[in-house]
Amino acid sequence: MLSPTRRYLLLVVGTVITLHFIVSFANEDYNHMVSLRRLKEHVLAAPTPGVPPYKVPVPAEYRIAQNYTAPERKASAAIVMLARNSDIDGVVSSMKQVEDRFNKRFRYPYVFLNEELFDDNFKNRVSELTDAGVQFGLIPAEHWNQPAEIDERKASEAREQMVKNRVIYGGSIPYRNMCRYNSGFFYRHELLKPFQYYWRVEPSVTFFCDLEYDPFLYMQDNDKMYGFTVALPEYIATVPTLWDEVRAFMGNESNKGLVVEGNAFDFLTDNGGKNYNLCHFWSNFEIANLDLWRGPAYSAFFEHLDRAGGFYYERWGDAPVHSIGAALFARKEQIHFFDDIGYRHEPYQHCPQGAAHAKGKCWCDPKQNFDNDYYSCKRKFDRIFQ
Ligand SMILES: Nc1nc2c(ncn2[C@@H]2O[C@H](COP(=O)(O)OP(=O)(O)OP(=O)(O)O)[C@@H](O)[C@H]2O)c(=O)[nH]1
Ligand SMILES: [Mg+2]
Repeated sequence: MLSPTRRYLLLVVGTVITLHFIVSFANEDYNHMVSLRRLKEHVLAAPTPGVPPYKVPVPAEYRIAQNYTAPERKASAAIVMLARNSDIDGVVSSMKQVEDRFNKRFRYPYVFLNEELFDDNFKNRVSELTDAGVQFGLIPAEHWNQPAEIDERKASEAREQMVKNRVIYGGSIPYRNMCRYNSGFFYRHELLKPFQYYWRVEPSVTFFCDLEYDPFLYMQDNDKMYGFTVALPEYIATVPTLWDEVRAFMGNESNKGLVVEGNAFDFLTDNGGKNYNLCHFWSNFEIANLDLWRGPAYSAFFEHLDRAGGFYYERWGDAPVHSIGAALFARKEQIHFFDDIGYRHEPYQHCPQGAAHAKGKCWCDPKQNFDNDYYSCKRKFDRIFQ
């Protein structure tokens, strides 16, 4: 027969043990503090003779689970980057920021495009950075190379002249191929066919702020066609006859009805269409609806420009070509200024202001913001809504 004191002690011990098991099951932290596994890891973490202590991996228990799950509602969208194998360092720099600022939560797939095969180094380095899908596309030669209809003598004279005039990339054929490809072909690539929206990203750009909403869904739900962050004038030397071709296209009877009512034409001109004011959305950043480019209006527009040959006889950029397309074939309200995306492509940046800067936890200096620069076309964009 146990004495009352012993019985009492037994009851206390029994209660403590029962509580231990209940709390171990119910409370992960408690379990973690007292687990034998943890004790074992501490024993294992003890130095092994001849092995530098840092070689012992940090125990898993220290790691905080990154248990993001992609939201259920998603747009049909991809992040798209045109790049060469040699661009890899800039590519991973941009991509890491896209992941950290946005995509590790949203998990949109990536599509990389190149006119040459991507090498293993490129593929391995980008694939490491994301849990989302990654695809590598080869650009068909007929979408990339200077077409046979281009008079190479005339094109090479133009290049030489531009080199003399120190026009940036003025002597480059690959740069022209790239501009023409971005203007009229990327959205036809096999790998982009399943998608309706894309976010264009370039190597070596900077994203300053956390983006805590899905810009593709924003575009979709609000019927937006084209999104930008920076607008500025093009170098006139690269597009001397582009506006003539735009006017010819618009004046052609067979194109009547392609230009939409309520468009953003006045973003492009200060005198009712006589001259191009050279303003364009900087296309190194784009979030857009692929239907804009795939539709009959832009397709006819691109065909017209391509036949004129200015991608090679001059050096038409995809930025003015896309911008003119967006301004003619979308209603002005369908062009969206992504004010809350802090973004830099050398040498300009858009830095969100006021509450948006704090909301996005942006690290750019709000004073360094191209919107208010004398050279920015942002004012002309705002003007069309007045
Ligand atoms: N595959 C491939 N991609 C290219 C080529 N040239 C440019 N690109 C890509 O096309 C995009 C635009 O080229 P950039 O060289 O950045 O042109 P840019 O922005 O006008 O000029 P930078 O001030 O040099 O950035 C980038 O995504 C490049 O990686 C090329 O010859 N082949
Ligand atoms: Mg660039």
